[in-house]
Amino acid sequence: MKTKKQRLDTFERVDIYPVISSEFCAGRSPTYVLEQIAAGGAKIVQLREKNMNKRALGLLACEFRRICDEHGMLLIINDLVDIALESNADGVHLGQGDLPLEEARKAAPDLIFGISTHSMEEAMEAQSDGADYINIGPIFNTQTKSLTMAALGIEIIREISPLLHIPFTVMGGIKSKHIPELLSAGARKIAMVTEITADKNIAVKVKELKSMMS
Ligand code: TZP
Ligand code: MG
Repeated sequence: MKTKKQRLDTFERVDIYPVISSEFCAGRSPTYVLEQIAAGGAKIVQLREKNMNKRALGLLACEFRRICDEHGMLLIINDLVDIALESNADGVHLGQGDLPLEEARKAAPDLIFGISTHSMEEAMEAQSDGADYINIGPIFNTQTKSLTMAALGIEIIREISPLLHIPFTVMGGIKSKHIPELLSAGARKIAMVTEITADKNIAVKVKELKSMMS
């Protein structure tokens, strides 16, 4: 098993952060999509399934673990600490309404914990609560998640990033054309669902995105 330090060291080197949900894989299996993402050279993946029963999700997470291990990739599970522990994942991504960080950490002290944030206040709170990384989003409008708030826009990255001493990802409606402006606003880790998982040639897409960021 990896130590938390090893996990965080790999996380530091992450550039693109693909998030897989089976409903956004254009009819292909999530394991096929992960194989393609791995072939493209991604160093991390998040498994985000909102409508799968726990048994199926546990099995899928174990399959993801096997593929991630073959490619030296980190595996992050959305929401569920129990599934992350059961599948030996590297971390958990928690939303504002999920298990509080303090409790999650007690259950899984060696895992990386990321927190979704949608404002300066939430970002500062997650950082002071001890998150290992935060996500800032939605940067742009997206159809992938039913949003209860307006898109934050790119300026929020310029406002929040100087106050962070932990890594951060950005997410929400991000397409390859946005990468240059996100980089110039200070983003270095870019999370995407459909731009990657709904693409026809995922491995090529991942390579293209990575080369835009290097
Ligand atoms: N949280 C904020 S936006 C989002 C989530 C899970 C979905 C982003 O999906 P896409 O397809 O990259 O716009
Ligand atoms: Mg969540």
